[in-house]
Amino acid sequence: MYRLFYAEGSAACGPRVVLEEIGAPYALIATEIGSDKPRDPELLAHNPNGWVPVLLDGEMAMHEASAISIFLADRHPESALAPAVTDSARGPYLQWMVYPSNTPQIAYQLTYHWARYCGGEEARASVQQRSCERLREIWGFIDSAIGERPWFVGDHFSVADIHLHMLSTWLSPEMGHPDIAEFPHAARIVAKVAQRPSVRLVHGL
Ligand SMILES: N[C@@H](CCC(=O)N[C@@H](CS)C(=O)NCC(=O)O)C(=O)O
Repeated sequence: MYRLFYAEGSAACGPRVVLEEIGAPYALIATEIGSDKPRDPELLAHNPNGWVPVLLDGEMAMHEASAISIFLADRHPESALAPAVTDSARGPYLQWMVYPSNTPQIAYQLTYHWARYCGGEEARASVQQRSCERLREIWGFIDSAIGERPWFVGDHFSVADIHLHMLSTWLSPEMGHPDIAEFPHAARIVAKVAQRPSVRLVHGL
């Protein structure tokens, strides 16, 4: 059985949706991720960064949400959640799976984990303002890339759509982030993904 270190609303939601889509048995390990809270020693043993998700499968442990979702989709090809390695759509699929964790995720961190990125409280407002500006630029870039495509990658629903939806759940207009409605192509896909029973369950919709 898969085990997933998990916190509500976190980057572990994408991999959990993938587990639901696959229908594989799994167990969640509820994990405290507040910045002032101590970390579960078992989590730290597998990921000294102290963040979720971490996936366990027997002796195997891995972190990084995108890598976990790619791994699960490849492990369960019958679920048709990813283009096969022989499919030319595999290239863009990998691109759109990797990009969120190296670009938008960092822009979100400037809002939610600003203290990691600047020396003190006096820089907070400026860092968080850049976070909002970067998120608007990045979502604009993603939106243009999607254009009229039915899904994030080509013509088929994939794990990339699940992760696009997860990224959208971290947009907080109250914090000065743009609203997903500013990005109609992305918003259209996010709305479709939000109809799936797996997503409704995991995100409490
Ligand atoms: N690059 C990692 C980032 C994961 C991440 O930022 N997780 C957050 C929750 S969304 C977390 O556990 N934060 C606690 C911390 O950073 O200390 C991934 O994609 O899995």
